Amino acid sequence: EPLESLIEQYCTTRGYRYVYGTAGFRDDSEKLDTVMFATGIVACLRSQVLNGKPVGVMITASHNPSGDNGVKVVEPDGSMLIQSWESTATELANLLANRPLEDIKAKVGQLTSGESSVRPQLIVGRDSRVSGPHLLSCLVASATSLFDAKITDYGLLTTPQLHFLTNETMITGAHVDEQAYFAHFLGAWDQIAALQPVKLPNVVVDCANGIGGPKMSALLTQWGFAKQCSVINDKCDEPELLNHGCGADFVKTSQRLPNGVKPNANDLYCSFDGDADRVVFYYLDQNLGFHLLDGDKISTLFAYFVAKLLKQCKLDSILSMGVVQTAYANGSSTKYLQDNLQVPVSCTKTGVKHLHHEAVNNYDIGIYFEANGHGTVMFSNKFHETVTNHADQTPELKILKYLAKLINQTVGDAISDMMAVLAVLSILQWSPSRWDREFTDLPNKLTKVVVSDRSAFTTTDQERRLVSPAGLQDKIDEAVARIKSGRSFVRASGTEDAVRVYAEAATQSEKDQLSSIVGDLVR
Ligand code: NG1
Ligand code: ZN
Repeated sequence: EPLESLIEQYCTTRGYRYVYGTAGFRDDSEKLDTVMFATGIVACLRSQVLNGKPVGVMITASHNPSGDNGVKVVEPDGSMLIQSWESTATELANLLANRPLEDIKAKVGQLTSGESSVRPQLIVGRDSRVSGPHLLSCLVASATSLFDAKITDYGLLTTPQLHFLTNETMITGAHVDEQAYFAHFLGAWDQIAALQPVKLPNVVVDCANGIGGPKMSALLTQWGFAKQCSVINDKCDEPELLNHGCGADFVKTSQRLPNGVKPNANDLYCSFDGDADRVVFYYLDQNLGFHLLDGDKISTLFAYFVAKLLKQCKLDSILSMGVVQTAYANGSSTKYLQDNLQVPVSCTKTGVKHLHHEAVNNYDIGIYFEANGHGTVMFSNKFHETVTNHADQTPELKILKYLAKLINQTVGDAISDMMAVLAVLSILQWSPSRWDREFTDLPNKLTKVVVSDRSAFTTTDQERRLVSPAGLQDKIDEAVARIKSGRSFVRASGTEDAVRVYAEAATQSEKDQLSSIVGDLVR
């Protein structure tokens, strides 16, 4: 089919500006057909440049409302699209949406020439959104018509499954069944459980009425722990329920129980987001008071546990371990890591790709979590060589080894993170409240302010300080200086049309005060 008629048919969104942001392209699903067509081209080119290795494409809008959707491209090793290609994606999408046909033809011709002898390979998946199949058809149109790409369509997947399966396809060089994902993590769980019997409270998993629901059900049919684990908010075929009053984002932001929970002081709860790449935990005390165990609590739990094992195995001077956070990490968690655990902590910009790179580049065991529950633990080649070749294969060493398998090595994964947290709690014999006791979060508040132009808000110092609008940072500094243990920063959201205001302080009232002062300064 000629390019002209393909564009006519598949790029109906015109006169629009797209940006490949922290989480790929994300928008109202009605406006994404052009972007999907462009992404088909970009993903195929990436695969061609990498000599036909499989490139992943995930269609999802994560924690956004059900009317939104989005797309992100995944490297053959399961990591996120390299940054230098993000601008190619943005440029092509905007060209398809805005320029005259002649310019598009020239650009597409220029981009697609040269590598044409290599047949690209794409691995695609989508979350449960109703717009998914149509958007996929726009991507398939450019990938097949312009490239004759080999496409493996897994249908419904969680985002981390797509990352994992893309990497497995590259490693094996053959088709990988979805079951390989479950087998990998269940295998690691069983290896740990064989060393130490599992002792845990009952666990309730809120799946945000997204794709995590059916995938958790699939896991439970094969998991030894299934009898003690129940799934709620798993209606992924009712679009209006997606991320509505439930899920990781709701629980983290509103700091309360999601819909559908039967309150029980003895249970441990967790919530996934819409594409199951984030998880937060929580529990109720005897008075049914709500206690959140968020990404900061998860990363500190892993840091505590791994540090202890490294010491027991006498590897603490051989293998380095560090934690990567963003500015949204609670100040108490940073202090606890540095002062109590003596663990190095680095801060990066928001968006897991920034944390991921920092973790991989700096540590043998790089623990990274955003406060919202998105993250994982990365283990280096040196780690694997060291534990494999170690003369003394103690149970502690084996646990380290199996933990490195239980935690998804491509990207943050709600299912894998949940299993890893449960394994650690079981081995430590820690109840949820015991876990929570390690440090107390400073009172904090995250709010959204809608402004006329969020691009006016630019930052420096890992997004902790504003460069523009001129003078605003000085006023924030003045407000913060008046509050005990006060900290506040402002940045434009990369996924929503708003500016985010974070504030923390020693007390609830000072935190509210600081949050409202800074909010007013922004407005
Ligand atoms: P933005 O909208 O740029 O703040 C949000 C989250 C990020 C990350 C991305 C991608 C907060 C404060 N921000 O980014 O941490 O998860 O979405 O989904 O939670
Ligand atoms: Zn997500």
